[in-house]
Amino acid sequence: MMAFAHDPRRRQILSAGGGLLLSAVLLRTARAADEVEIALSGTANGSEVWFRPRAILIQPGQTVRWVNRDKGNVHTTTAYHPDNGKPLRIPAQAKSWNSDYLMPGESFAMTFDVPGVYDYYCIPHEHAGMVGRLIVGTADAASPPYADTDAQLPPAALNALPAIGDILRQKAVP
Ligand SMILES: [Cu+2]
Repeated sequence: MMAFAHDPRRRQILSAGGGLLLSAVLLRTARAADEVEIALSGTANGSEVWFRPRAILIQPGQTVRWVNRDKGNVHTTTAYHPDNGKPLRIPAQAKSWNSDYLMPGESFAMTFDVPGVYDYYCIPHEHAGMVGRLIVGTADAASPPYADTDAQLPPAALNALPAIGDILRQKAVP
């Protein structure tokens, strides 16, 4: 850099390029902050399946993109909601969702505005414990949400939902 300092024209070009690069980096950082990725994946033979991270804390207005990173298995991201034939385990004012079957490499995105706790599952793998939990904004760590419908979940699914306190502390639970 210092070797070019005596050449004003060259210095100008370098500085303009640097500015563009910086803008691109800032833009990418802003987008990344708004959108969070959750991978749908599992072992090659399908014996274990998961959402990674299994639970995250996001802020209202942020978007979650679920991406099927599995090479040989289909998955869904589906809200625990009466629209999907399940008990309500998302905030009452929030919109339900169901990605339907995502082929390897496909993704599904949702933006979350209503604060609270959201529980969701993968249709073919709920009984294998493939479930996830989002906290939007904040939640009460002292009282487990949706305890009144716990008995309607398969035991493996219920056991795989991280505690509110752990999510608030860790921000993301792998
Ligand atoms: Cu699945």
